[in-house]
Amino acid sequence: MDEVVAFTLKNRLDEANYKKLLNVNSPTLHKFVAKYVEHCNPDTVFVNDDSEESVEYVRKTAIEAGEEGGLAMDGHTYHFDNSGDQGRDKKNTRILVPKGVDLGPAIDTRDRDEGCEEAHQILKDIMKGRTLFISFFCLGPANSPFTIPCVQLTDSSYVIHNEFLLYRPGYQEFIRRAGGNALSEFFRFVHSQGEVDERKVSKNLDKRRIYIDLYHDTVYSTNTQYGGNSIGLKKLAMRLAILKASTEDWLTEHMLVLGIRGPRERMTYFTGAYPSMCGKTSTAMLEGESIVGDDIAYLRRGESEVRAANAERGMFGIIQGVNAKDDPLLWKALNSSGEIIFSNVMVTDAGGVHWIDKGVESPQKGLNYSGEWHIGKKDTAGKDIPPSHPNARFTLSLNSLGNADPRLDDPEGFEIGGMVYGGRDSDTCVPVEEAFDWIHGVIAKGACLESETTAATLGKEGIREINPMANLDFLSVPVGRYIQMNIDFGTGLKKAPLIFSVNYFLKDKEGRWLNERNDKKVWYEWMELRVHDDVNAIETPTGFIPLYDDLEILFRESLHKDYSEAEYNKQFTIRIPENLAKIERVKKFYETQVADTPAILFEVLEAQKKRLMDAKGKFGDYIPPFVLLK
Ligand code: OXD
Ligand code: MN
Repeated sequence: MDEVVAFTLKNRLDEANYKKLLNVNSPTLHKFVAKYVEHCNPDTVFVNDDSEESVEYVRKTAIEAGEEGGLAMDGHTYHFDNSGDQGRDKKNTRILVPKGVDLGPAIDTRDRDEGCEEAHQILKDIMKGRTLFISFFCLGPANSPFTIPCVQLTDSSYVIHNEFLLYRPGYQEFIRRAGGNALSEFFRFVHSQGEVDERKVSKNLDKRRIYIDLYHDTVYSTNTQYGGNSIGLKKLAMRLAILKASTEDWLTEHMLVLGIRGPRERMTYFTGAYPSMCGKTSTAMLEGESIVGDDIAYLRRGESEVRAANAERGMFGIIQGVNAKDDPLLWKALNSSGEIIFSNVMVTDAGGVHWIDKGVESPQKGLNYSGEWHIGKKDTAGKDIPPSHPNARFTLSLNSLGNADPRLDDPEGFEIGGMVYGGRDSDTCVPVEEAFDWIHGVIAKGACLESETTAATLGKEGIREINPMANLDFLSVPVGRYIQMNIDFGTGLKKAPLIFSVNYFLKDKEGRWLNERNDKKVWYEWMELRVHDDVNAIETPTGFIPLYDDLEILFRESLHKDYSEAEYNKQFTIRIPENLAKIERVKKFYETQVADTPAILFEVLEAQKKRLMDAKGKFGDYIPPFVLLK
């Protein structure tokens, strides 16, 4: 080991922690740790070796430091963020790139030298008086082609506690990998919550920065606690993984992975990309099916098929709207003892938790992110403060769910039969539709995904935005190149997955929802049948839609629901003017926001436009499905 590094580490770490660090044979790691121990200047350093004592120490510290509070149910804790720190901060999240690198207008970048300098200025001595926690994790299952080793440095035990639930432990993986040839490739995260106020929430939000030093596999996150900004392995690692995937010929996607049961015990796995707060978690939690992941998937090519693994092993899910009737599995988990961290919910006097649309009456008062809360409490602008934040969350490990797939950690991943894209779209796309082929799917379903903004990010809600593959917020390669990567990925594969779109948010002209929340189970079961060519479909200008008779059976058998032809006709009417308008919006996005759009994208859109215009000429603006039955 370099002498200066050894000197720093020996001086700063006590013997036990020094030994734990040295067990990993990686001069790169030692140098990195020494640099940030010196720079952030914590009073003590704790190295997590994934032993039960270490894990318990972190849990205990989270409570003692006031980052979390205990609840009545065994294993449950809560955490609050500053009211201005309750969503991903897109404005202050930047990808740092060297001069000459241009990721295009749709991706926010900053000059690397300037960004690094600013991050390091903010980080200087930021951990004085605190403990620095060092913890190792794996993205993807351990010991597999999917594995990416990661190290998290943070002064927040809450961040590490979340990561315990969300990621596979990595200390042994680091030791194993470092074995003979010193390990130098891993993702690095440096986080500090910064100064906190008397409620233990980050207070210097003007110095909140999330800077991704892309070509150095390092992320700096400062003066924030909200998980989407602070949990390094989640959306911060995703930018690094997207670049890594692009150079190694695989994909990192904002996708759930889910097994759907078909006839005769058949299990078919799907990936599903949805923007935040658009039904991804509730889809992954469909009753009777098998969850592999609800947020981030790594996709690799097998010999003839696509294989997917969950980068994570837990859930940082949105709690608003979770209720006993619609989410029985989640409800059970959230109401059972076991390790769960609730963030930005309301804590009741009895030590329970409450949230918006829980389906039970709200208590009159409690504790929430605004302090002591009571019904009718107003913010400084005179607006009612809700009992919980719309982006309030829960963190739990998938293993605590009854529906977790038994092969969750399989190093080989899962063969994928179908890939699904869904957005928050009130007026254009039908509830479920299959693309004509791989390229049509990548472009017309993935690259054209459009959705209304939600509370998962700071800023105005309800604005319609193009969001390629639901992944735009996390892209670290130019959008056009990313679309091309997706096209290339499945091209030539013998068993390329079918591609579908879903839309859970369709409304009629009067603004009424056209579907119920659990209808998505039927859409997935129909897709499962399509993957195996078990049912026919109707060809429309935008893709293949289900036949009424097949849906009627699925609704009856799966949801015990009568499904009328009138409902079907409303839901599956092809809306020509809306589809044409969408094509224009998508074209404009790719013409103005993307510098390197592949020509094939415009060709696919033109062909779709032509089909829509032809159908309009023959059948008018709104075409009910039976008209297209051949
Ligand atoms: C998330 C998000 O937290 O996408 O998963 O915001
Ligand atoms: Mn997400």
